[in-house]
Amino acid sequence: MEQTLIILKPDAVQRRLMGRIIQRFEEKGLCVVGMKLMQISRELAERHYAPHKGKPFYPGLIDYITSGPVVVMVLAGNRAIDITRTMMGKTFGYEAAPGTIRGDFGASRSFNLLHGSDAPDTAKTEIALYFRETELLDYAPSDQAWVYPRNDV
Ligand code: IDP
Ligand code: MG
Repeated sequence: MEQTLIILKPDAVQRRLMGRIIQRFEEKGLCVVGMKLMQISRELAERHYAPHKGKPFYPGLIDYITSGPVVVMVLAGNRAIDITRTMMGKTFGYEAAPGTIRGDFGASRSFNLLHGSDAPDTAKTEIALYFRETELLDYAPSDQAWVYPRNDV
């Protein structure tokens, strides 16, 4: 099963949208294999967003992601990265399609509710920033066989 890192950013927590966003991922059939509420330090934020260092929005991005509690979680499922990126919608809320999380709940450029890994290698690196291996649980929800048929070609 593919794994991906999702962060419900400070605006999602402050706007009491945690439950509704997590519910969408659960309803889709993805499995939560790790989850915690935490406040990201500047040092951790700088490591996470190192690829964006030097861009005009970088200082604001570090301020934003460290400004309050976030929920970090690892979701598992076949094609979890593509599925979650599609469900998140485009980066800016005003461009994201209705029906996506950002499209339904966001209107801004920088406050866009959640982070999701964008490729298998970034998912691996990002998961390791937030979770020890022992914090990720290996289990299969009882409906798994009804979400993913055995011969899903
Ligand atoms: P993504 O979150 O959709 O993958 P990225 O391009 O990786 O988008 O950007 C990381 C984060 O940086 C975005 O989620 C958003 O919070 C912030 N960001 C990106 N571009 C801008 C911008 O032009 N203005 C303000 N914030 C931005
Ligand atoms: Mg990104």
